[in-house]
Parts: sequence; C-alpha cells; structure tokens
Amino acid sequence: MKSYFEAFFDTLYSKPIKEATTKELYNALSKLVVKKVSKDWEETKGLQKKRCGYLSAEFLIGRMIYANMLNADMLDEVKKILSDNNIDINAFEEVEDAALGNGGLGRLAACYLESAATEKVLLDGYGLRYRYGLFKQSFVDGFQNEEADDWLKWGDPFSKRVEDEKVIVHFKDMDVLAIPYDMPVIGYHSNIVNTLRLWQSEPLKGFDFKAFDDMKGEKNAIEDYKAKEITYVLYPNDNTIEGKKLRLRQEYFMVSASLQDMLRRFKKLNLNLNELPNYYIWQLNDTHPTLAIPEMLRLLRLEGLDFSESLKIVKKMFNFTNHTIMAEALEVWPTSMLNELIPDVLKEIKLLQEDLSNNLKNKDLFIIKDERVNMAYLAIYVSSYVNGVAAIHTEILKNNTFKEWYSVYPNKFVNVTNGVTPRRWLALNNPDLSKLITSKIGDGWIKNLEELDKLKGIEEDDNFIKEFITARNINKIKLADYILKHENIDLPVNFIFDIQIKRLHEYKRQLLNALSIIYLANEIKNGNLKDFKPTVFIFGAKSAPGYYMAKQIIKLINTIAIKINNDKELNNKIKVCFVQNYNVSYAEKLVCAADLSEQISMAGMEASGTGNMKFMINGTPTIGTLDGANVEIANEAGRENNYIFGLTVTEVEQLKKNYNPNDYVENNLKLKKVLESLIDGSLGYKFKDIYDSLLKGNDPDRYLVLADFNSYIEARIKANNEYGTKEYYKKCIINMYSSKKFSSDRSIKDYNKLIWKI
Ligand code: NBG
Repeated sequence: MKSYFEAFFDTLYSKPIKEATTKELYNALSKLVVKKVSKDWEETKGLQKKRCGYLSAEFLIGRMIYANMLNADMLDEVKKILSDNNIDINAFEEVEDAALGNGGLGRLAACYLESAATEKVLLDGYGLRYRYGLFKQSFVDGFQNEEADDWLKWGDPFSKRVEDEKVIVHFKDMDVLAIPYDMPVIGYHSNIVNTLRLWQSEPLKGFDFKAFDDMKGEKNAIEDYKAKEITYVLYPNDNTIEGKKLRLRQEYFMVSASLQDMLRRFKKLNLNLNELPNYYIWQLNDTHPTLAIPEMLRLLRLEGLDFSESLKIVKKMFNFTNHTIMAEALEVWPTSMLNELIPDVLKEIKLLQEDLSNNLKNKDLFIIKDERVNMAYLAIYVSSYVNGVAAIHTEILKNNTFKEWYSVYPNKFVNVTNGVTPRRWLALNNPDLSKLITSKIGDGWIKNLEELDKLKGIEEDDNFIKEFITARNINKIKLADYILKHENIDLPVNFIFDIQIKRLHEYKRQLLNALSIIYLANEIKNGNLKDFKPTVFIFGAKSAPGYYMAKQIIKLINTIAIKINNDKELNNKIKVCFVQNYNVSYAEKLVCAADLSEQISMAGMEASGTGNMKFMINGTPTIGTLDGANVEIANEAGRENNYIFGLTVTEVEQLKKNYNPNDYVENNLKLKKVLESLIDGSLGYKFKDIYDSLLKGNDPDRYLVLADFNSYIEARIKANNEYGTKEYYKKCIINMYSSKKFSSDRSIKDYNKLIWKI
C-alpha cells in the first residue's frame, strides 16, 4: 500500500517517488511537514497570551529539512519510505543552507527559536528575508573569493507569503511595501509551533504599464530597484559595522514592519494601549534592531498618546542582548543620516535624550553626543533588562563596557549564558553517538539534556569507551570523504582532527593557530618532536569581504597548507586543511568528527562562543583560553578535562598597560624564526602586513598572539601527548555528559524566568 507521503507526492507530481528528482522530493516533503503541523501552527498563532518577538537582523537557520522532520516526528518513517524506494535520505545534503546570518549571533537566534517552540514558550522571530544570504566562499590562489548566495534556487517550501498582512514602511524619500514570509518553527515533539516572520521589501506600485507604453519605463524600473534593494543582501559583517545608508534602511524597515504588525494584532484584542506590554514584548538581538524603541514611541503617539505615556509603555516592552564588546560593532548613527531617512524617528530619539538629561542630571550618560546616536545606550536607557551572553561577558559589560550605566541601573543587568539545540547539534549530526547514549539512558536527553547526568561515571567503562571511539571514527571517515570530494585533500582518519571553525577575526586568533603550526613543523623537521602524533589542522572561516587583515590570514593559512602538505618530511606527521564555504551544514559534519576544539581568542574578547558548546556536546575537549563560555565549559567539565592555557582577562588588562611584543620575541629564537618566515619568502609568499601588525605600529600585536604563544604551544603538545590514551577519551566522555548547561533549552528557560516572564 502507498504510504501517506507517496500518495501526497502523487497528487503533487502525478508520478511515483521512484521517478522523483531530489528537488521534487524536497519540495513535497517540506510541504508535508508544514501540512502536518499546520493545525498546531494555527492554534499557536491564535493563542491570546503574552508573547515575545525576537527581533534580529540575522537568523542563520541552515538547512531545515532534517531538523523539521525530526521535530515533527517524521524522520524515521520518511527514511524508511525513501530507502524502500532506493532513495538515500542524504540526497537532501544538496539543498542549500539558508544562510541568513553571519555567525554566532544569527545561529544563536535559530537555536533559540527551536528551543522556545520545544519548551512551549511563545517566541516569534522577526527579521529580513534577504534575497542573497551570506556570500559563498571559495579559494582562488589561496585568497578568499566571494560569490552571491542564491539560496532560493531550491525554492522556499517551508515559507508562506502572507499577502494579506503586508504593511507600508515610510521613509522620507519613499514608501515601500513589507511583505511577510512566515516559516513554522517546529519544536521537538511539541504542539507549540511558533513563527519566523521575515519581511521582504517590494515597491508600492507594481509594474507601470502606461509608463512602459510611453517609453518611460526606466524611471519605474529604478523605483522598483530602490525598493527591492533593501532586502537584497545580508551585510557580511561580524563585529564591524558598515556605515551605510542601506544598512540603516534595512534596520528601520525591519523594525517598523514588525511593530506595525504587532500593533495591528494587538488592536484586534480591543484593549487599552496600557495593556500592550502584557501581550507583546521584544528581545533586541544586539543593536541592529534598536530603532524599534523610537519607532514604538512614534507609533504610540500616532495613536494619540503623549511622549511620557508612550515611554511608560515602551519601557516595559523592550529588552536588549549585547553580543560583543568590540567597539567597532557598537552601532553609532549620525543624526544627519537619520534625519535624511527617518526624521520622525530622530525626533523621538531627541526626546529620549531630553528625558535622559532631565532624569540623570549629574551623570555622564547620553544617547546623542556630537551629532551621533549611540544605539547601545539608547537600548540600555529604555530596556527593562540588558543581558550579556556568558557570565564573564556580563561581568565585563558591568565593569567596563557599560560601567556608568551599570552604576545607575544595577538591576537591569542580567546574564543569560548562550546555548545550542541538542537536536541539531547532537541528535541529528551525530547519529552514532546519539544511539550509544540512548542505548544507555533512553532518548529522554533529546528533549531534556539534563538527563546526560545519568552517564556520570561511564568514562570508567571500557566498553563504552570503545563504542565512543567507534562513533567518533565513523564521523571522521564521513568527514574525510566529504573533504576529499569538496576540497580534494586526503585526510588520513588515524590523524588527530584538530579543528578551528568560526568567523575569521583577529581577536579569534586563527593567526596564533597558524603561527604555532609553522613552529611545530620546524620542530618536527629539527627532530625535536619525535613523538608528535600525526595531526591534521582543520580550519573553516569566512572573512568579511572588506576586512583586509582577515583575508591576509586566510591566504597565510592556505600558503602554509600548500607548503606543509607538499613536504615529504612532514607528510606523515602534519597536514593543514582549510575548508571552503564553511557554513552551518559543514559545521554539523565537523563538530562531531573533532578530536580537539580550538577556542583560542584573547581573553575578554569572545562574548561567549557557541561553537565551543557544539564540540563539547559531541565529546570533544577544548584547547582554549579562559574567555567567554570556555570558562563555564571548564567549570562544568572540570578544568583538568580540557586544555586551558594563556592569559586571563585580568592578566590581559595588566599586560596591555605596557605591552611590548618584542619582549616575547627577542629571547625566543624559535618564535623569531617563525615570524621571519612571514617575510623572508620561505613560505612561498610574503606577509609583511601580518608581520608588521604583530611587531610595529602604535598598537602592535593587539590581540597578544605573541604573549600567549608559548603557553599555547605547551597546551598543544600536552593534548597531543595525551591523545589516544584512556585519559584522553575519559576527558571526551566527561565533556559530553557535562554539557547539559549548554542546551539552548536551558537558555530559553533562563530568558523566560529572568526577563520575559511569559
Ligand atoms: C557573537 C559573539 C559570540 C557569541 C555570539 C552569540 C556577534 C556580533 N557576536 O561570542 O562574537 O557567542 O555573538 O551570542 O556576532
């Protein structure tokens, strides 16, 4: 008998699934998932209860088909139907990722939506439907090459265009339509289906036939472009801001559409506007959506409220998460630009500044200064709560970044440590380890990661260790196959897989990793590291297209890779592999195959990190500094079960007062040699700018690569020595079962308890 899916497919395409193309199968399955959850989706939408909107310029959702099938409880059944028809479910790996985000902040938003639906918390995502997501990366001659990411070429079967709920967003020079596309956010075995609503910009007027007929179509086409341009591309920035008008337009477009949408829904309830915060509140994901605050004021005043009445309401509606302390990422907009595009919003901001000046007379606090609006300060002034994303990060916000604000509003500041969803980051990406865990404690951990506690002590069980190794090896074999196909590099699976994957940024110190590889290579050649166990150093990272130094570092790593991989003396000892187009789907394959997780940012710089958590859940020890969530990882698993090295936050602060990188180089001939190789041509290419950035200028070696160098080498060698021993595998297993804190289910519960109170 035909299964439900086969019948459904037949109605769509009038043929059996045996004859289907992957795209047809993908489309049909996605539609079926949506159909299966549609009743719950409608019911969730209809609930007249308090809900929170997660306002974010990024939702890095990746490939949704597997996660949605798992959560809607269809995966096993579909797998069977497909395999009965000789179709491999892995066929959908061809489906493009929806890369509507840059990195951590966007991926976090995606994990949070999934966890909220699972935990039955009414949290809807609001963002932008970029026509092109984060660029596709390839390497040409070792340099990063960027191409447009046409993610829609596989269609968008999970989304529904909701024509009826479009709104108009008003700019001084034009009005544009915001058309919502809704995606169901399906929780794991949950009847709550939240919504991710992404806005697409379109022209108010459609095609002007008359103008075309009069041979005046060009003007029409320009207007058409101007409107659509707003949601054409995701800004490929991470920790930097592109001071561009278009970015400002994007931000305003997103918040205005979202708030109008919310207000319209609220009005249907026929309640007094004072009730608004009892029904709708917002979480601002970094400063990008901060214009929501003055926009809400503007909208309430259009409803007839005065400024102080409006502000009272607005103060109960917003909360703000900070995701980085990098100064260049804390957005500041010139008032002239705001005035040019959205003067009415600027008026509200000015009133807020006035309000602040009246209330906090003797304080050195401001929102507008020198004709520039500081978006973080605006967010802090009005928000009920401000949170950092790891304990140490929140402390840095309180004691440094927002010190003056903290002294006035100590109760606003709270911490919510980041998390990742164990569905995508263990159950789905690591089926063999998942099976092993389930065989010991049942599958309750998928919904409740705390159940991993039941595995305590299992690191003593030799059989378990054996099975753990088998699972890891299967993942390594799969990854090696994939890398051979995509990068044309052959990775022996008996090598240690040492992996650093994250956006390329100087503070994350891929350079430290790279320089230490040169060092290790020299040592091996000199016969000083006879027992070094064969290791492949794997990198995955995109650089913002305009970030020169980051791009130089990519070229450096690729240059080192060629040099080392072609050196016969090193060939059975070390290899280097930089994978192209690192994205969510690649990360899924990498984190479950890693023997060592590189988390080596300069202490104080990485707000939290979430990649570190993904490795941990999959049972990989961290080589890391005491930065971001590494600190909590080391606490949960025990510092002795990770390879912690380097300067601490306090030591960094101390050293920074009077840092001279030469102090670390002069008496260290081996390090000196490594640095010389950057400029003497021995690598086959010269990296003078990298060299200079470490040793010259007014802020040489800003991220203390040289100061942490020795300590890093020590940690690497220690980890290498231990690898493969029972001690090493015990560390892996202890990390895995100690990771419960880093489930995004826990983060969502924290947000709800501390901030949203839904
Ligand atoms: C990133 C931080 C990470 C953090 C994620 C999620 C930005 C601006 N910040 O450390 O660099 O884990 O946010 O909170 O992307």
